[in-house]
Amino acid sequence: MNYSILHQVLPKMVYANLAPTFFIFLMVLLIGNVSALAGESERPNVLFLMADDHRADVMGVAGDSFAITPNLNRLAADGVRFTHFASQSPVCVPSRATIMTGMYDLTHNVQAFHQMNVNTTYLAEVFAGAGYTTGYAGKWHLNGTPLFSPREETYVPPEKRRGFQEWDGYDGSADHDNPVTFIETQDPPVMIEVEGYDWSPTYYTDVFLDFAERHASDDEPWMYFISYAMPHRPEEAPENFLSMFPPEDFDLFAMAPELQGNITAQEEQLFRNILQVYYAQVSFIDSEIGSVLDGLDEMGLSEDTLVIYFSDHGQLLGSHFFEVRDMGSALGGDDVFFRAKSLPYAAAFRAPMIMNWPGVIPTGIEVDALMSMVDLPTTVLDLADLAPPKNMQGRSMREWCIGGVGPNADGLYLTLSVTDELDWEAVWTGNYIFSSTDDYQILYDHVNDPQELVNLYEEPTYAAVREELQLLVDSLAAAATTIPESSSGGGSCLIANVAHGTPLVRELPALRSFRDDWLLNNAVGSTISNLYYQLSPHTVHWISARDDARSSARGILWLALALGRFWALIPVFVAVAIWFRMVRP
Ligand SMILES: [Ca+2]
Repeated sequence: MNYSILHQVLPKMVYANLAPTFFIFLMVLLIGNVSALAGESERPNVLFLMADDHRADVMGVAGDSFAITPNLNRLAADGVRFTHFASQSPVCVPSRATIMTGMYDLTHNVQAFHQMNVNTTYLAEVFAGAGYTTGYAGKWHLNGTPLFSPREETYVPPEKRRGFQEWDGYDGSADHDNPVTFIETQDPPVMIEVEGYDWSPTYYTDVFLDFAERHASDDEPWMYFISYAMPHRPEEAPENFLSMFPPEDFDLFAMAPELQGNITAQEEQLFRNILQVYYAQVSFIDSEIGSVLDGLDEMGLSEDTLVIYFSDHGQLLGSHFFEVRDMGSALGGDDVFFRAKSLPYAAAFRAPMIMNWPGVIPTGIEVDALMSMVDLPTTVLDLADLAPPKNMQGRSMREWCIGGVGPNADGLYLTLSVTDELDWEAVWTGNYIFSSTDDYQILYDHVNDPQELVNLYEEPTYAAVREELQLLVDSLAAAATTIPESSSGGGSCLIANVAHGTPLVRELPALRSFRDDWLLNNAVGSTISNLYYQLSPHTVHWISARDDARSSARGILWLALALGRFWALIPVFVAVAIWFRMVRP
């Protein structure tokens, strides 16, 4: 063999093959990328549509022949509706904190008008971390803005948005007919009235549609959360929706039989007017949902988008009216008695839950398995094929959504610990609602008495049922108040509980020791609480930027502060001051 010929030929062969080899290499890369893109595109866009105080049964699809909700009916007919969905704690702030953290009320302990400062992994952070573009529009109500604050003070700074990247939200309650937004390019941000919109819901629908349009051809999916502030007070709705519901048409005493013969003509008129506004607001939100769905259709996004419609909780609308009125100031002024929530009654804790994702969620499924707000983040993350973080305590109801058989529960643990007058825990089994706390000894049979007119708590024949339900409450509470395993959440949950210092109907085990101690509900407790909030903008800022070890060290400091005696406070305050000087950016 002539090696010199081979020596000359071999490089030529290599060069000759170089181009096709490079071509094949490019093709392999391309195919790899295409399949990776195809894999990514299987993850849906996720759209949360949350109403405010929409109770479960005021929808055509839920059997209310008076409600006009064609778009919600369509959404349900094309997807899955959970008929036994409950807010874990039926008032705005704790319920919203549960959506964002996937944690029980007693674990995150973000009560009414608290700031959500739990150091944990939030829902939108999971989506953002997985490459989703995230956005939020509307009412937030998790930044601790006091009730009736001027709207200028409802600005939510970026570090408090918990994973939401694009933002057109505000804290606190809404002026439905006066939409505002904040110009963030100015420092400090300036609030302006939105031009061209008469109503906030319409504005937030368009904010979302603009977002969807801008991101329609992105490679990565998006997650968006519209938080409509209706059918909440104030008593405002567009005229064309009000005119659909003449006040005199409502069968008031069928809705709230207790009222018959027990209220004045003036009160009756007030209630009829409130019902008119409530139903008009529901229909208004329904029409906004219609605009959202039509917009998704027009952009060709419907097939790729998981849509979730729900409400933070319901509203009593006359149910248990006299009890509510007796509670008086605990719930607000006279005008809110008819629109109350916060209580362990079905009208307050039950809410709509509809999910729709063409091609994945089959059409027209109704699921009567018990589902709690705690289960919502876990379920949605599972549908989007994302692992829930360890702090999330709920179950995934994914199997139910895709037409299979998913988990059920013997009961759902419901609780609230807003004030001394408003702290309770209850269990809802679907058949019964039961509570045996200081202020609420109730047992209602929802099968035979869905309007909760006959309290069976004292009935001797129900002793065994009561006993069984109390055992269920205890076991569910034990699970609900177990601090979730988390890289950084646990210590901070304790801190949130300590700092808020609210009466806890059932303390976290680690806090039990000072439940009866001097710390909570006294001057020292509120001083600590105030100090915590003075410092919290900084703490939140640096926690998010630093590692878990420092966060845990801070947790230990705060716990020491909380558990210490008075003499121990002074060195701890000094240590905290030094600590913040050292670590603040
Ligand atoms: Ca609400």
